[in-house]
Amino acid sequence: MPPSIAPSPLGDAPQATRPPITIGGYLIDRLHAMGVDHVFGIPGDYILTLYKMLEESPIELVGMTREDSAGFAADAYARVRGLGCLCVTYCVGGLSACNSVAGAYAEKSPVVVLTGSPGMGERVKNPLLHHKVKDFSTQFEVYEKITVASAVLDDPLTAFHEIDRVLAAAVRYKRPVYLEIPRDLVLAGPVVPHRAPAGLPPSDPDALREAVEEAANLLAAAKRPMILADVEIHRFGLQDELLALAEGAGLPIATTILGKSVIAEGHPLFVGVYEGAMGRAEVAERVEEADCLLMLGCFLTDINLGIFTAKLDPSRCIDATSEDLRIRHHHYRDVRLDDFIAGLRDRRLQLARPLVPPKGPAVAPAWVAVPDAPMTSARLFARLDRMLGEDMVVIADIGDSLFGSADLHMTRRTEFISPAYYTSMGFAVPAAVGAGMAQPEHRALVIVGDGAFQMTGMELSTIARYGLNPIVVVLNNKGYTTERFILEGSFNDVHEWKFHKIPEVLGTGLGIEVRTEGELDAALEAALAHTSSFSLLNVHLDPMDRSPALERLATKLAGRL
Ligand SMILES: Cc1ncc(C[n+]2csc(CCOP(=O)(O)OP(=O)(O)O)c2C)c(N)n1
Ligand SMILES: [Mg+2]
Repeated sequence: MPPSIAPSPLGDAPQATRPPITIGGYLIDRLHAMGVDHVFGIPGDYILTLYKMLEESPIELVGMTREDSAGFAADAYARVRGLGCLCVTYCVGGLSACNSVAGAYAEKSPVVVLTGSPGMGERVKNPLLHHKVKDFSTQFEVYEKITVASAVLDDPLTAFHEIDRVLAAAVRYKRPVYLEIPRDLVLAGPVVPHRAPAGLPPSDPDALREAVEEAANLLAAAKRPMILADVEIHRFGLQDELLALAEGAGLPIATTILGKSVIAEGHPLFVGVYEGAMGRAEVAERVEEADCLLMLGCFLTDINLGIFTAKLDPSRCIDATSEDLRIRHHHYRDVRLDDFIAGLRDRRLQLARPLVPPKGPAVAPAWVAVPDAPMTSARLFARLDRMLGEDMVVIADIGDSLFGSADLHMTRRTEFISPAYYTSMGFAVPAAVGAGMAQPEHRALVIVGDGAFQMTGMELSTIARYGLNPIVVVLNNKGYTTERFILEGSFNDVHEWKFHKIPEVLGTGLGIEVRTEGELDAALEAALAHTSSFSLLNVHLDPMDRSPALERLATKLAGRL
């Protein structure tokens, strides 16, 4: 199908000074305007024209080794920047990325999936074109299940509007979206002039006023009010508003593990990470005994609630999210989370008694190596805690990497990235690519199990190619330790790799083998000093060694089998 000639959608500028806008060009312009400077993926013939356009645009293409890794990278990028994007070919690429996009959906990370597909002109008589699974629409139908909005841009009359609708949904709901362009429409132009749309719909002013009134009265009357802040505060960039509200009213704040680091953990109002019975007892007590709990952007998952050991009484809760607002048993519609927080802040709540929260140590306790002592998970995390600086971001894979990380002290906010709800193995190393591109000034500390590393760790190749310098700590406990505590069997073993030799294969990087506390100390010093490329520490642990948090969790899960 030839590109249609149409008037410029960009307003009054004369046609001669701009190339005519096309579906592909408009998509790239909108993504860039929305803060996307990098796109992750692997090309293929159905998406090559768009790749060429991206290469010639201000957006940088980041070539990965696998499409699911590109999904993890785009997810991490979205968590840091507010919107991420992967660009893959039809089915062989797109279907491979399903798991990581599903994870982004589950954890509210706005990732745009861009994919090509056979041209509309090629589909006549339903030929067996390569990469087709069942119908031409199979990939679209699969993605409908794991995205909040999706479209096939197969008609220039609707394509521009569809791009606006789908991208707006990603921003509104902080969930992945899907856009497919048949390859012969990438260069098609608009049929009628088109303008980019305005922002999010406003709150209903009456509902907002009433909700703020009710919440403010409850908080003012409470003796032990506090805030539980979760992941949406991060996704919607509301950290400053949260702090202004909490500081103005003197409200203590706990976070969940998924929301860990929405507030700097050294802040005097920070109580700790709440995880029901899995977390620190004094934090659980404090949250569960609150007579008015202001839950902001909370996501009530089993992991966040310590496998549902949390005891939160709805009649004492104000539960505000981007999708819903419940105050005790009242429901309010069309009240935006940002407006609600700002409304409460503007009420200048004065609590009767300013509350001083009980606190764990604000800084990591001292750690002195017992030189020949074999490494344990508990001692490893205690040592990692000491090296966290202002300029570091922690990316934890699942398993003991995640549970051990819960007790790390985050000095800066929004520096902890982990798939703490969907818990898909293999997230962390590719996520370091996304976070590194999104925020090159912050060095990543990647904590990853040997099992998870064997899934996607070779994304270190991309890290080497683009000159990123994360410190990757592999917890080499010879297999699936998390599962050993639930049900042991030889299925939990993996073939042991010499992880520290990977730099030799890649031709760059610093690899170090660690068996003792003395070796760990020296290795971390060397890794910190080695800034020109990545460092990889192969830390040997006993297969049955585990952090205290993992021990508690495994006991609970085993009871459910
Ligand atoms: C993609 C994926 N496959 C399987 C699982 C199930 N699973 C949960 S924990 C785990 C073991 C993780 O092993 P490792 O990465 O070495 O971490 P460890 O438990 O040893 O700390 C497995 C296989 C999963 N969560 N994700
Ligand atoms: Mg392991």
